[in-house]
Amino acid sequence: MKHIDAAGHTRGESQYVDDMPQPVGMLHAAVFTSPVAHGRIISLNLEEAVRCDGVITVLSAKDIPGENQIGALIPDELLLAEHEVHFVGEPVALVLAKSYEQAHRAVAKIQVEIDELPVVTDPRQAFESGAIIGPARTFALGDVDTAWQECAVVVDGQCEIGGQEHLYLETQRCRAIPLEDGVLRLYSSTQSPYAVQKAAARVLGVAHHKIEVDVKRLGGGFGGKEDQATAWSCLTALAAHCTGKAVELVLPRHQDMICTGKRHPYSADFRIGLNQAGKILAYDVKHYQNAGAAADLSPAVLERTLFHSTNAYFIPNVRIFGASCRTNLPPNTAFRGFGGPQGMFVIESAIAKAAEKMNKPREQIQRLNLLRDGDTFPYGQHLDDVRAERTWDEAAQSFDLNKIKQATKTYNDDHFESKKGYAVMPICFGISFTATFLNQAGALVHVYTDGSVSVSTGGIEMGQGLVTNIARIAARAFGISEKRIKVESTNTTRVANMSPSAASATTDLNGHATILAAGQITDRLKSFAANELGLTDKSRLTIVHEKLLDGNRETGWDWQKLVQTAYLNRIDLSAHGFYATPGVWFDKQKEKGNPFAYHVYGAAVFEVTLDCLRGTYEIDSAKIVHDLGRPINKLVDIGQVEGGLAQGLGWMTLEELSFDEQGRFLSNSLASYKVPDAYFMPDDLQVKFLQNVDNPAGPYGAKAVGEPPLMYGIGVFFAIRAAMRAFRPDSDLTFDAPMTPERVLLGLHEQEREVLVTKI
Ligand code: MTE
Ligand code: QUE
Ligand code: MOS
Repeated sequence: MKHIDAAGHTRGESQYVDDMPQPVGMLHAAVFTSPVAHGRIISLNLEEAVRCDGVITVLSAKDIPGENQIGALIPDELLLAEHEVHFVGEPVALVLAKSYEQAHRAVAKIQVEIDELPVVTDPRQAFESGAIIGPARTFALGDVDTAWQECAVVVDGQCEIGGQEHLYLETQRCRAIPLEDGVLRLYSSTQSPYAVQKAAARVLGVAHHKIEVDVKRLGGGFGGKEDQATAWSCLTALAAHCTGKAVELVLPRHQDMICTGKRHPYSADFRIGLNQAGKILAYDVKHYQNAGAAADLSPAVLERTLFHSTNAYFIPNVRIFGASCRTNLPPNTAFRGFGGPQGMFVIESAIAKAAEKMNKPREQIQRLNLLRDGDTFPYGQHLDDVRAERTWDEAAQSFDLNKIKQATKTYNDDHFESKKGYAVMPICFGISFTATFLNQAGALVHVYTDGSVSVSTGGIEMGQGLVTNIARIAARAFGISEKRIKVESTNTTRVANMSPSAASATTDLNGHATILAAGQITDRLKSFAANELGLTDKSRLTIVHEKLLDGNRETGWDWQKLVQTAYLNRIDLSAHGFYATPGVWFDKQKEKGNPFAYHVYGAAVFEVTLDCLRGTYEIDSAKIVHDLGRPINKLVDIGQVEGGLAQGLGWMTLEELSFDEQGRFLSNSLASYKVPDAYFMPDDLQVKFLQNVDNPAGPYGAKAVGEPPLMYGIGVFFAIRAAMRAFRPDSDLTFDAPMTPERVLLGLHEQEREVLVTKI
């Protein structure tokens, strides 16, 4: 079964927000945003903009009828700035005009006078001045302070980890349609319809039920539309509310890149201690997260950094500290991995540095310390059914790690200006929202009298294949063909109080809810049929390939007859299913609990070739053994593994966010921000799935797939580093990501640095 949208996307037939026919008289909105990163607004002059051709009105904070507040976790973010601005790109005013071009022309005429204040872009500087969001957090296991004495080797280091632009193909956008009685319908490109509904209701001062949010699909989200779609949707809602007209707001790419938050950059300090054999005895890490100017989801992202700070390893003595630091950058936000990748990068760096100091192969230390059944995470969760060693060993064996190692050595002995490097990257990623209450989902299922089925869930299709998965799950739950299933748009009037589509858990949660809804309907159908057929035991009835069977015996009834007869006998053919993940909890006072339903494991092997004179490199191969449980749809899942890997590789190598000291974003277009393309991807890319593995916690035994593969990308950083060390064994390389060709060159030619820097 292909991705349901494959043909529609390829032909350009799939509809996104601005592909829908335009209502007559629809207005176009454009946003005026702060040109400076920090300051007091002295005056805002909208007059010239109001007089521009086609302009209907210009809105500012004083036009907000309800509360000027959109902060989801902490109320610290205004929809439109009032007295102060805190980052470049903060919305200040909204122009409404008859055309998109007229709206943007008028924005250029808005004048704002700002008394500038000091700008902070560095998280450590923010931390030192006490500018942190929420409490600093510490997870601990064992006793790190005394464990150092038992260690044969102790190393310290620091990491500077870059952020990442989401670069969804479809920029932020929303269309608002006023209905009767003050109701607004919002077609929003959001991963979180309920977040939009709540925030819009708050801003307009109306009840939640006055706002309907409808989402067909997104042209990509990657976390960037989990919380950050809310502001643009609320502005559109405000505009429709104030004018009584349909309004559409579409961010141009350039503005989207400047105004929206990204993956959090982190700065970290680590100390790691090992015994002579390479067993890690102690690990101490401090994470300084660059949160940007408002909380957004930063505290939840930070929490996941702490959860994943020991990656796939068991370490008996651990202290993990993290603080969310407020700076004058756009509020950073969810991005595939949700803080996990940053936590994992630091432990992998610590292991690399220890291996180099001990003169041991890095992968020997990694393998020796992998998680096993019965181990405990620093956050208290006990482990069973661990697949860390299994995925590692399968990767090492089926991709012949020893041969790769030998071939690398031979190549490096034979070449001077070109070197190869390899690295293994294990992953372990927890599945569930760490905020326990979010682990719930609803589904509304209707069976029509012709046997066709309509499924609504709270999940969002953002390209990841949710709709394909839900269709397959629903077909399986009923025992009928996938062709009979239609998955509807996601709408807040059909499924209430939905969690964001995030944390890789969308198919898990909404798939389970769909199974529960379908189960109610098939239960009623079976009771009815048993009665009609004079059978005493309805539990013997099953629907297989659209046929009603009594044990193995055909009853002569098929799906169509079953549904039609049931309808004529007034059997309810609709149901609402509700799922809440069992067994998950977390105690923030003790920082212990059982936050995850299960973990996803895997291991990737990378080979790179480095041009040591130019600093450029090629990724020769990426070979992965990944744990999917029993996949719902292997094609969709391979797409997720390869896509996640591409995004992880980009984050670690090419994608460099550049801000100046005044907080202005310099890499604000695709001319200066480079993402991986098809040519950058390894020629030899192999993805294998663990065979014959189950997952009792997932729908039909499946494991979530969305985020974990991104973290394989971390491996390539260490493969490049290994190649660099083959050229310059004694150089003191940093753990700064991304490993751009410029960084490689400067790292390889430290002595010539001055000359190189002026040339670059
Ligand atoms: N894949 C595509 N094509 N587009 C996306 O926006 N988002 C990723 C991942 N894969 C994304 C994607 C992120 S950040 C998450 S959390 C998951 O998909 C969300 O979907 P899931 O919960 O169904 O895996
Ligand atoms: C992973 C996630 C999210 C998360 C925790 C994860 C996420 C998210 C939240 C969250 C937490 C508290 C809130 C809230 C959201 O937590 O996406 O509104 O009050 O939104 O482990 O992806
Ligand atoms: Mo994904 S970062 O949880 O939207």
